[in-house]
Order: sequence, then structure tokens, then C-alpha cells
Amino acid sequence: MRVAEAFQAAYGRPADVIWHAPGRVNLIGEHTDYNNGFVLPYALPWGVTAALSPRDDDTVRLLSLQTPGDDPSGAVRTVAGYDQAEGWTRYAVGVLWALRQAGHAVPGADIVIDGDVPQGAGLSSSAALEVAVASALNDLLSLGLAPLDLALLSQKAENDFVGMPCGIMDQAASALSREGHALFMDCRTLATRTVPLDLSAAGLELLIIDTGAHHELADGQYARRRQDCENAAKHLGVDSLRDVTDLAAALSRLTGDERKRTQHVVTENHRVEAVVGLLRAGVPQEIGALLNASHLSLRDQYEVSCPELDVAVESAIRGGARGARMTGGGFGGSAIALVPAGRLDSVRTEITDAYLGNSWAPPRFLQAPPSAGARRIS
Ligand code: GAF
Repeated sequence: MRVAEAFQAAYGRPADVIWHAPGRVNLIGEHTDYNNGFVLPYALPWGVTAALSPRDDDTVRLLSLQTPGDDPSGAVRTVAGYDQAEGWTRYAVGVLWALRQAGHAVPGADIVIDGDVPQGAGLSSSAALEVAVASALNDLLSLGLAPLDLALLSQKAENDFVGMPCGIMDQAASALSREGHALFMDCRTLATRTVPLDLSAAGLELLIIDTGAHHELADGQYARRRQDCENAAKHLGVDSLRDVTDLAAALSRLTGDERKRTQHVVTENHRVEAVVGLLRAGVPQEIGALLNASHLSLRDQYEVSCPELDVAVESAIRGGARGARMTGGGFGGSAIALVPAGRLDSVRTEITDAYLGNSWAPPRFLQAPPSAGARRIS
């Protein structure tokens, strides 16, 4: 295995543990996780593999096989104190930091990372990296933490060490998913249920459209949306927007952005529950209208879409998709389309033509079956 060989070459000894954790795509339930709502992601067949051995001192050495250059062993980063971590290494070092914060004795470590989540596509390569490192350390140090604990720990690393105020969805999908299933999560109770997802049995395919777009505003906008929701909940006197039971009454008490964000979050939670019901009833072909409604709500009420995502969604539907929406945080990244298998070519062509018509680089198309969550490789 490439990561094991690289570990031996870089550090002159074998890795003690090797774990793999996947990226995710979200079927529906967007910007609901940090509002204590519902999400329905599934794990991708692509992810991050982390090989790891402990050290006698506190130093952390890290090597990514995605670092460009001929001699990867020359790219080992040495982090003598956690606060020295920079760039991608913060996601791994943040996990060690979070474990220490939780009271565990954490030694230094030698780490090699190998990843194949499409970069910049909004498919959660950072959560995959965190969960892979957390799972490897849990195993190595015999901490006995459950997958949900590892997801929470990884979220803490991202929130408090990296500084991105994300919810729990991406880390939970990476830690807890099951092959052939989507993962329904109630982000208030943290209870999860797996939902069988066999689209091909219904003659359908889920097409992931990597727009290639990344709008720089994204990071600050995510925190602002979260703040809008917290402000709205405060105005309404509820803990979180999940607790809004009478949407009409709530909307009549809010104005501007708070009103729009609330409308999105409350209706999106209903859509997630409806999609789960339809999937459990064995009629996945019926979820298309809910995907479309989710997109319009994210575009108009939550205001996290962008022209590249809108064009991908609109042209997918023109090409014959039963439904389509942006997926993930927004402002670029990927859209998904639910496509009858016989219409895949026409959907791809319609989208590509629309991109070329806008003088944008053609998007990348991906197809991925629902895959397993984090697992030990060796
Ligand atoms: C990003 C975040 F990391 C998730 O927690 C979630 O909020 C998502 O955006 C939007 O649904 O992926």
C-alpha cells in the first residue's frame, strides 16, 4: 500500500495503524446541522487514509502524498508545538489538540496522509482528514471512543483549532456511514438512522457536478449565516431554529435576513423528513421535487448559491434530471442531480453546453455509490 511504503520511506519504520475515512455528499438537509436540525448525507468511495505511529516526544511530523514534487519525503512538516501548525496540517494537529483538551494523554506522532477526495469540490476532504486521524489515534492509544465521539472531537478540532464554525454533518457522515445507505441524523439528539439508498434499483443515478467554482467570500459568509440563525432564534425566544413549530407565526415576527434564513431552515427540515419517508417507502424517483425546492430555498432564502451552481441545477433539469440542488456549504463546490440512467448523457451534455455558453470551464462529473464510514486498513 502506497501510504505504508511512504511512511517507511519518510520515517524509517513502519506505521503502527492505518485508517481510512471518507468524504461525503449531502442528499438534502443543508445548513440545518448547526440549527439542531436534520441532515441526510452519505459517504463517498473517496477519502483520506492516515498512517500513524506515536513518538517518544511531543513533536508531530506530517507528510501529505498530495504535496507536489518528486521527493515526497522531502516535504515532511515538523510541528514542535501545536500552535506552529499551518495550512492543511491544522486539521490533523487540531485533532491531537482536541484529544488533549478532552483530558487524554497524547504523545507526539509521525503521520502520513494520502487522499483522493476531489479537491475543492465541497465534498468534505477536511472532515475526512480529521476523522481518519481521530480514528487512528483512538485505535493506537486504545481510547475506546465511539464513532460519534470521534465525529464530535473532529468537529471541535475544526471549530476551535482551525476556526471554521461548521456543524456536525460532515464529520458524522465520515465516521458513521454505512455502505449502501444514507445517514439520517437528528443534530439535536445526535441520534442517527441509516436509510437504504439503492438508486440504481429504481433506474436512477446520482450525478455529482463539481462546478470548479470557489468564491472567496465563502468562509465569512458561513459564519454570517450561522449568526443570522442564532439572532433569529433569540428573537423568537427558542434555543435553535429547530424549535420553531409555527412557521407562519415565526415569520410574522421576523424581518430581513433573519426571516429568510428561518424560512429556509424550517422548510428544509421538513424536506429532509419527507425525503427519508419516500426513500423508506422505496420510491426514490419521487424525491426530485424536494431537491428542487431545497435548491430554490438555498438560492433565494439562504443566499448561499452562485451562478455556477444555479446553471448546473437548471441545465440538469432541462437535460432530464428528476431533481437537482447545490450540495454542501455553497458559494461554489458541487451540485447533485437525480438522473434516470438513460438520461445521463443528455444531462451531462446540457450542463457542459451551458457552461461553455457562459465561457466557464466545463464542470467535472462524478458518480459515487453510498460507501462505508471510517475503517481500519491495517
Ligand atoms: C459545510 C459544514 F461543514 C457543514 O457542517 C454544513 O453546515 C454544511 O456546510 C451546510 O449544510 O459542509
